[in-house]
Amino acid sequence: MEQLHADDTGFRETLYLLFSLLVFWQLCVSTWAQSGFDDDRVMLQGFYYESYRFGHPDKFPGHGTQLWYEIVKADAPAIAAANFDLVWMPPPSYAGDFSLGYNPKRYFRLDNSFGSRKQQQAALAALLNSGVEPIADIVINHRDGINSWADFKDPSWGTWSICTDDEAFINPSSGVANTPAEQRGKCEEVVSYRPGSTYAYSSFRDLAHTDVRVRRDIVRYLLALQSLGYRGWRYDMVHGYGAQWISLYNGITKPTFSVGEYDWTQQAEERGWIWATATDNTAAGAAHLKTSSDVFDFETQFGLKSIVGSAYTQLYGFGNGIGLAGDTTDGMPWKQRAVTFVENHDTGFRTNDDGTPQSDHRSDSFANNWQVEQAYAIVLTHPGIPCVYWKHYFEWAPIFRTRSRR
Ligand SMILES: [Ca+2]
Ligand SMILES: [Ca+2]
Repeated sequence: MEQLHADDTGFRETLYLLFSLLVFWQLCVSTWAQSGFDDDRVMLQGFYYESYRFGHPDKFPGHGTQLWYEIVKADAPAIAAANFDLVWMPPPSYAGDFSLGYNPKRYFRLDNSFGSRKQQQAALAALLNSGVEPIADIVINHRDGINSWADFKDPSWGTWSICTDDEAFINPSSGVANTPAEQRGKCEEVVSYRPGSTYAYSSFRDLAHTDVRVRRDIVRYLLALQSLGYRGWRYDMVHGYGAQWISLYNGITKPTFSVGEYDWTQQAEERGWIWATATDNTAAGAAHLKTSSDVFDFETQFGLKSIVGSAYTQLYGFGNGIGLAGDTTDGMPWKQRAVTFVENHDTGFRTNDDGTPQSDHRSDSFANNWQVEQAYAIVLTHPGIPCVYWKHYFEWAPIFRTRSRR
């Protein structure tokens, strides 16, 4: 790979002429991808961190007049033409007027910062009509109140839906401090694959999936999303609740694709989580993994960053730059359950609402040049389902095409 990018500018220009980034990706996507279990699909992350600002010119004048769902709808033919199979959409529920959606306030209210319910449905229909499956971002580890910490509406849940050790029961400003123990939710929070207990998220209320009322409404929610047009699930922050509930929700709703965002550095726990999400728990060995959920492969994304310093010796393989996408621990094909990616909405360059860079997100993980090309060359040719970042495909790739014509 270093030879391809030696200091021979003429050679590099020629290479760009022959293989513009767009064409390169299309070739990879259509013929080279090795994907999940008996599955060669490729996913597009259909948004990025700033997507919720589009179409709100009074609040965010730099982001045009088209809402994000309108943008996705308009780009559906281009997404299909690029041979993407899956599009990971942003969280579908109302989370405040200007929010990326990871603080869901009203699950059953399906208008949000990305557009109206009708616009959401129209975007999903455009994707489905193009043969692309929309994936919903399911944020059910936690939720936000309407105006306060725990005033839940849509569905209306009481303190019985909140894990007993949640910070709301301690903080005096929550409105529910010192709720008697019998009126709080009982969380399982001891799981086989993670020491201690499941992760407690201090920003919002951790939900008690042990409560049948919570589970029943979550299933209703997932079924409503399938009616709207979603075909699969991307579960947010899955280290925060038991994998047995993923198994249950997937067993009932039968998504065509499922992936969880587990604690970014805990690959051994990810394997345990994958195992515990199987909808058929009776299968032994590798067959057990056939009904399991995928998990995001942050470990490989971390390893890929050695590209930036041209430290390719750190990309030797599993444990040396390649994470879950190379994992065959105990002779098991964990690597078939990896969803690899180069960048997502939580990594790389991000801005505050006023457009200034966020202090811990001042630059992208891979620059808009050979760095991002090489990173994609790796994830598109390794096991797992590769996920391409919207910004890279729709905003960076055209720049490569322009440059290649100079
Ligand atoms: Ca919490
Ligand atoms: Ca939790």
